[in-house]
Amino acid sequence: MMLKAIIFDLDGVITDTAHLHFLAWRAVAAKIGITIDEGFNAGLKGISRMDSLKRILRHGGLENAFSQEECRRLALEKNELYVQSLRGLNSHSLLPGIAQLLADIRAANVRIGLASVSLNAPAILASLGITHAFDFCADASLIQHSKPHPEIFLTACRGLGFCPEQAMGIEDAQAGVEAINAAGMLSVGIGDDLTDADLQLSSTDELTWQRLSDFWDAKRGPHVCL
Ligand code: B16
Ligand code: MG
Repeated sequence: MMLKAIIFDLDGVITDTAHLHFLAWRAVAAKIGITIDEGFNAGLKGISRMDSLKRILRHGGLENAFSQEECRRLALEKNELYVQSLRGLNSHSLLPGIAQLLADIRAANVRIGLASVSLNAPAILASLGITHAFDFCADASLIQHSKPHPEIFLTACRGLGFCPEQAMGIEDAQAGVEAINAAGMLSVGIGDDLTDADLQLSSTDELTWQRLSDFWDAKRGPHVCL
């Protein structure tokens, strides 16, 4: 089957904003007496802002301690800290190999999509200077359910005009790999613990067009018409 589209997660695949999310949540959590560490943060990757807050409150045994309005304010406070930290992002903030990969996929005439549940995704792409590299971006404003629900990847496929079987997704989070698999796409996981991914790589350094197209050919047959 021909490979028509490759759909990228943003945080942790294109740029390392996961650490910035962590610093902002850690500061907000500390104010209400909850301590979170990097290990706990790994479970928040790909999880929406409000769902992340709920998990943090549960972690601290405070799930029923705040009204809806107070939760909204805590989430807003986190976002303000996070957005401030995004000011440092620029074209040098792409993870290793990503700029070359985007260029090579484009040259192979395969469409490129984004599937990020971050409401800040459009601003992040703009700071990185890569908005033009994407044929379609699915972000939180277009969906109801965050990962591991497949909705964000299905929305990206629909926006690009292809069915999931013609597409491959790249993720750094367990919830994201589950979403790609549930969508019926081939999944590529970046990180040593993503054992559910169809192809598991340790870092974005290893993400090359050659590797991805070989993987597609092995799983789904030639990626081009022979
Ligand atoms: P925001 P992704 C996700 O982005 C992050 O992994 C997750 O940690 C974050 O809570 C979520 O976006 C919402 O982000 O607060 O900026 O709307 O991995 O799907 O690109
Ligand atoms: Mg991610």
